[in-house]
Amino acid sequence: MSPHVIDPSSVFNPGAVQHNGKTFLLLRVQTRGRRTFTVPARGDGFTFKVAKRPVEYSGLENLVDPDTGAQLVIHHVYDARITALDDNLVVVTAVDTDQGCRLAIWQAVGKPQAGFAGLNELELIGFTDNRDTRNGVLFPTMIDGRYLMLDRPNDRRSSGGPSTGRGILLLASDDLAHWKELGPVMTGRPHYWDELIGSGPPPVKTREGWLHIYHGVATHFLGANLYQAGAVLLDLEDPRRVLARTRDNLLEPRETWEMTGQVPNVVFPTGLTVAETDDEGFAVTSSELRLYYGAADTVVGLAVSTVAEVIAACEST
Ligand code: BMA
Repeated sequence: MSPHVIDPSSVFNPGAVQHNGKTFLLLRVQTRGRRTFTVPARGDGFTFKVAKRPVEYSGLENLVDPDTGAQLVIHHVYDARITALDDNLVVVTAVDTDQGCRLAIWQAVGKPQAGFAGLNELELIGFTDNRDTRNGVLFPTMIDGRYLMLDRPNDRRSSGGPSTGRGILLLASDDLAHWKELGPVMTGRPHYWDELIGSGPPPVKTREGWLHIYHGVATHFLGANLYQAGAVLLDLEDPRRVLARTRDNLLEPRETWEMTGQVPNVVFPTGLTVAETDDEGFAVTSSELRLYYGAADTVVGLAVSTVAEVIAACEST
């Protein structure tokens, strides 16, 4: 059994999912040694009970780098995004190794009806591949008989910050364990709010397209990286096609707790729930949309809107 988390100093970037009328989060928790834990929480969407122990990850033992054969040393597992896939909860996390960042796909082991929806024990399905990449999100349905995922390769380093990137890609898999790249989806817009980009929470199926919240980073403010959030609508059949995108951001750091903290000026969305879906699995447009995000890499924020309002903010491209 995993030990208790002693003396946490920051709680942020939560994955979120709704199940049987409850909202479940996977919180990224750091202690003073800057060690990373994932801690489940459950509640009504606004108030949460946090589990006493962190998530137990299994399958990370004895992994080797497929290119060099060297043993992979794992440092942090973080930024969990949760997707409800039929009756299973599947989680995608970033994994910092001594060879760079990888994306891992996890299966919730426990029963979904269990206290924390089975999210307190996660078993490794596999890594997407051996690229340095982050911000992986799995689509909630198969398309053309395949699982689809968005990810964002790390191909540059922001000043003083972690490796990052400016392009989101689409990947496909038959079994969640082996992935191949299908092609680019979107890139950052130099000089504006979303110069560098990465996926936020998993996309939501709407009749207008896949509604996807992403983060954008403005890097042109002398040493300060401003993390914001906007939205994009992707084609339902071929999510490589961008149908519409917000010109401006929809959320930016304005509150004191978004502007100050471990990393200043950060809103980083990672969890999203929609109250109602119709019989065919499309989000009801009048439905409330709740966006859970990390603020200043220190606390968790919640922004509320409706599906219709976010779709309306996207402009045709
Ligand atoms: C990104 C990721 C996130 C982090 C954000 C802001 O590159 O590393 O985990 O919250 O930067 O620091």
